[in-house]
This record gives sequence, C-alpha cells and structure tokens, in this order.
Amino acid sequence: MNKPLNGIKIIDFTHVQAGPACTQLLAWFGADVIKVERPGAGDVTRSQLRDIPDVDALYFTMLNSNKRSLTLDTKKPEGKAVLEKLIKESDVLVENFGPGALDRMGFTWERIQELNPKMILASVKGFSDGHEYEDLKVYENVAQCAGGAASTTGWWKGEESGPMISAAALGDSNTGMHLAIGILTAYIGRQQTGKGQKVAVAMQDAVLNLCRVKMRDQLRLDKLGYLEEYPQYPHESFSDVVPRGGNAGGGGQPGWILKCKGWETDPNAYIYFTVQGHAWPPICDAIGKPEWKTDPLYMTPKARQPHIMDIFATIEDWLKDKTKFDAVNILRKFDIPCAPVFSMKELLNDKSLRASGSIVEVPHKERGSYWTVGSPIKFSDLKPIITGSPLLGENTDEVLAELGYSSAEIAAMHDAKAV
Ligand code: CAO
Repeated sequence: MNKPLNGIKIIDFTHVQAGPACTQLLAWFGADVIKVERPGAGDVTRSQLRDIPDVDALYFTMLNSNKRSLTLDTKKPEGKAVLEKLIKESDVLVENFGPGALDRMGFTWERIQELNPKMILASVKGFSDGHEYEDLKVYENVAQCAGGAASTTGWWKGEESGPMISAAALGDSNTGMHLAIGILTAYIGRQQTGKGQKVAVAMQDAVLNLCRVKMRDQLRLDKLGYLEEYPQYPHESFSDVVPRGGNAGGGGQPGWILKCKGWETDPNAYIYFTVQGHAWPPICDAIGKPEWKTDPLYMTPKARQPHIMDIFATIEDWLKDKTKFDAVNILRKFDIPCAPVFSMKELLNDKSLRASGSIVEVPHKERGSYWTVGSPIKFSDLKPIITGSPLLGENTDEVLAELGYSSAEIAAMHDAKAV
C-alpha cells in the first residue's frame, strides 16, 4: 500500500497528549517515528489512569500506535551522544517539553542546526515565543482558558454560569494537528530550499484558531452592541464581551439541543436541531405545524428570533414520544440538519465508524486487543493500518544497532543505565 510519509524519520521527543497526537498521525501515514523516553519511566501516560495493573494505560496506547520506543537518558553523556547521532540521521524532531527543557539538555536550535542543517524542529508550548506568559507550563484546560474557548463556552446565567471547559481536546490534540500541518509544510519547504526550520505551535494560538468565530462575534459586538443569534437577544442586555451562548448555533442558523423520549433517565436522549433560514417550510411540515409557513410571526428568521426558544419548546413537545433515532429518521427526510447526541458507548459500538476505520481494534502485546480511535482522514489510496503502541524501550537495541552501535557498545549503555 502507498504510505506517502515512508522514508521520513521522526525523533518523537514528546509526552502526554499534544505532541504524541501529532507524531501518531504522521506514523499512521508511514513516517518512522522513534519515541524517545526516559529509561525506567517513559511517557507519564504509560502509568496514568491504568485499567489493568502494570500494563500500559489506554491513555498511552491510544496516542502512541505505529511508533517505535527507544529509551535514552538524554541528561547522561552516552544518551546525549545517541541523540546527536539520531539528529544527524533524522528529518524531524518533535518535542513538547516545558519551556527551556530542550535548551537545558544542550539541544538548542543552534546546536541542532549544527548537527543537521536539514532538521525540522517542531515544538508545542503553552504560549508563543516572546509572549508574556512564555515561561508557563500548560495542560489542556489551561490552554482552553488562555485561548478563548472557556470564556465563550457554557451558560450565561444560573448556578452553572461560569466559564466552561470542553471535553474535546482543543488544547492538546488540536495543537498536535496544527503542528502536523506545520511539519509537513516545513518538509515540503525543505524540498525547495534544502534547509530545515523551526516550527512552533502554541496551545493558546491553536485554541484561538478554533475560536475565530467568537473573535468574529467580538468584532461584531464592538460595532453593533448586540449579537442577534445569541439566546440573550433580544430580551437580555449585552456587556462589551462575547457572552456564553449555551447550546446556541454559532453561525447564521439558530439551533439548540432538544430533549427526546427518555431524557428523564437517559443523559443523552437528545438531538441537535438546526433551523436553517431557507428550510423553514420543511421544518413546519416535519413537526406538524404547516400553519407556521404563512404566519407572519414565524415566516422570517427576524420574526422568529424573539420567540425562538418558544419555537424550540414546541419542537421539544413534538419530540416527547420519539427517541433521538426516531426523530432523526423523520427529520432527515425533510433535509433538516440534525443528529442524535451520541454517548461514548454508542460511538464505540457504532457499526459505521467501525466500517470506516474511525474506530479500530488494535493488538497490544500485553493488554490483548483494544478499541481505539482511528484516522479521521480518509484517502482513496491509503488505508492506515493502526498497529499497537510499543512497550517501553521495545526497540532500543534495534534503533541503536541501526545507528551503528556494536552489541558491546549497546551492552555498555545498558550497564550505564543510559538506555
Ligand atoms: N532523559 C532525561 N531527561 C528527560 C528525558 C529523557 N529522556 N525526557 C525528559 N526529560 C527531562 C527534561 O529535560 C526536563 O528536565 P528539566 O526540567 O530538568 O530541564 C523534564 O524531564 C521534563 O520537564 P517538563 O517540564 O516537560 O515536564 P513536566 O512534567 O514538569 O511538565 C508539561 C509537563 C506538559 C506541563 C510540560 O511539558 C509543558 O508545559 N509542555 C509544553 C506544553 C504542552 O505540550 N502541554 C500539553 C501536554 S498534554 O496535556
């Protein structure tokens, strides 16, 4: 099978989620990704949130498939020498250590360029270089707060009205995906210039990039003083910052999460319902309110907006004897954009996702096979085969031998606990 990234060698000096998500994607598409880990311990996620004693946690296995593992103490001279050799022979070094950690190890950008002028150094940090918070260490939720997601997510009134974190990894995996695009861009650039370069993505910036519609709303609010697609309009007042809009649709079409049959006991018996402006007549037909098609109080988006929550309440009433699946099966016939709220359990067992490779079963040497999330990117000429994640140091001797070390030298490195 065509694996377009075959031949690209990546030193994966990453840990936790943001960096590993990036390198895993590149490994799926054919790159040789060598994960460098501290001897004896490895990536902290190997032991975090374990479901089976002494076996690599799913947190690790789900972010490190298709890689090789090399243990290396890069603070010891022997370990540094191995890393230098690897840098000379690789195309990309990806890292997401705390600010300054790579420099303290002796691998500044200048030193890396001396070793290999073609090297692409790719980094994730919490904040960008020169930012007033550039020294901060950052995890997922910190990034969501710093990048605008938390201030614009959640409820604007009531007890639960504070900033809210999304369950989606907007800070971690999202930053990793941005970095993957940066690496491939730098790689194509290198084919033109012959030179490597440094690629950096700050988690704050990656979150902000996904929150650009909220920046759009801030600019509109500055000009108009109100935002007519928010649930606060027209009955409540706006301050000078974008408010949290609950489950409101973020674009030009109002939407809301609506209860379906069984919501009292099933936390996910809901659908998302969207009121597309031009699709109003079919919505009226679908929910049994044909008279709304010609009623001036309902005919235009402007007329509907002041009582849009009442309209949603009427649709909820229509939904009360329909499961989320019944509802979608009716609404799809009228071309109404909608979907059930799926639980993780439903997604895990979803036949379509399994058939498409978005959920895949992967073998693992110690835990047996397990289900994980496969590539969301589909190609006509590449079907990524997701393999298990490596055990800690599983490929150490193999990688050292490839670098030209003799068996005696490798044994000496083990004795010195450098690998
Ligand atoms: N051999 C020897 N030392 C090693 C090593 C190895 N193979 N791998 C790592 N280390 C050392 C580093 O050199 C560093 O040592 P110093 O601090 O003494 O220089 C240390 O281990 C790791 O430091 P760290 O700051 O990266 O780790 P932490 O657990 O304190 O912080 C995190 C974790 C994620 C907050 C921090 O790495 C960070 O802010 N990274 C950038 C942002 C990021 O990617 N965050 C997302 C993580 S996913 O939620």
